[in-house]
Amino acid sequence: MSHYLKFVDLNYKPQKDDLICLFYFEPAPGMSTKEAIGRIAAESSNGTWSETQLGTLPHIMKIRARAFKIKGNYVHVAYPIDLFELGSIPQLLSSVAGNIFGMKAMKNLRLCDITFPKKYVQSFKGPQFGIEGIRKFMNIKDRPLTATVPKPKVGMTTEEHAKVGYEAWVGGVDLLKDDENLTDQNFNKFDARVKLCAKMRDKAEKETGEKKDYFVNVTAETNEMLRRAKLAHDYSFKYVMADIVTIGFSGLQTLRNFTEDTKQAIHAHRAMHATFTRNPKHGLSMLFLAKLARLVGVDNLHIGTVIGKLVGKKDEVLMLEHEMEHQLEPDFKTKENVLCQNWYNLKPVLATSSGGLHPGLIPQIIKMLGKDICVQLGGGIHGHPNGTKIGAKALRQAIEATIKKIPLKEYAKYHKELKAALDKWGAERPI
Ligand code: CAP
Ligand code: MG
Repeated sequence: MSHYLKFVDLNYKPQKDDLICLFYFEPAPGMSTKEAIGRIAAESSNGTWSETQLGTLPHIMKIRARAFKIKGNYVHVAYPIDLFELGSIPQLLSSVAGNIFGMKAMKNLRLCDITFPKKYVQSFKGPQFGIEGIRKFMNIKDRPLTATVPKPKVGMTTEEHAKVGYEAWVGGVDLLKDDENLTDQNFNKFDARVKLCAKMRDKAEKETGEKKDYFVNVTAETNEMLRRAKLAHDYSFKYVMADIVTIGFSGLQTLRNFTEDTKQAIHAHRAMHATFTRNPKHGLSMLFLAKLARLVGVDNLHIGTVIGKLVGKKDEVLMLEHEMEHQLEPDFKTKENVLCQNWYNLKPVLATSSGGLHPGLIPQIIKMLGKDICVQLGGGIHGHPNGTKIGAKALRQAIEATIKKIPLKEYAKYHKELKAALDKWGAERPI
């Protein structure tokens, strides 16, 4: 009998402290299901291709992972918590998202979902503010938060960037956002951008009477990232933004530890996620990535739009919104295979919907995702026929109309800024 079968136990009842992973798997030709799932459990816990002298010792066998439930091409694997270092996402990823994805025994393998026991969840900080806390410091009671990325995404000088930011803020946008690939380029140095945008923010707050803030992108080598976060804090910005996949989870955990002291919120951009989340048969799900982000403690996370320019099926986006802002109840209806996670009072994450949005799409976004969201419009504001300030105004008008349950076309009769946006884009879904 192949020693891998020691990692298969269909009678195993997961222990209270086990982590459980749900994998989609396709064995390589000639590989039996049991041999395949035995390899998944073995290679992601404490087995390897050959038996070993110490491998059968009771304390080694005790913490091995077990594949314990098979449903078609889906397998549940239970991992005793002693396999993991509490509080470390890098170590978790090296286990359940590591070598197994390169095994020749697998034609395809996808980590669809994971559920963490209380002891593991409580070894992380989680979000610092939660939706309530964000609404409180932004002084926005019950409408979606609005954000915009100055476009063109990279290339503007600091002065051009800050001017676009000012126009957007006075037009009605709450939050300016750096694009994911804008950090500290020669034409728009990070420090200069923070200083000038702080001046523009003060001016815009005075003129509008509204709180304005900035997802300033601190993405960089970790020590430099902390220096940048500190500078943003020195200029009274409440948020920082980080590209959480490209800085890595070690960087994100360091940034989260830092923001605990500076009381800064983290806006998580997920650039690069589609390299491993897009293929429905191989890689890691966005739900898995989102759960890691909530554990570590981002305050906002991009989850997609369903109707915008980037991929993300409705089931997935709805599930992400639910998992980030609440938790998945056992009866959450979705075609995706998911596990239910109890977050043990870890604060929720504010879902951010962005990518190809414009005022004409706001009613559908709010209908799908509710009002506890942040909507980001880049081209959908700066592409407005009358420019950024009017584009921002049109966005606020679209939100007002939706909350008042007035059809946009009706509202546009008395709001020329919204009318101009509808004349240009209607309810077009950009691709
Ligand atoms: C949107 C955006 C965001 C995407 C990221 C962009 O700009 O700034 O990075 O939304 O995708 O660069 O495309 P537009 P996601 O508003 O002009 O489309 O939110 O799915 O992670
Ligand atoms: Mg972007």
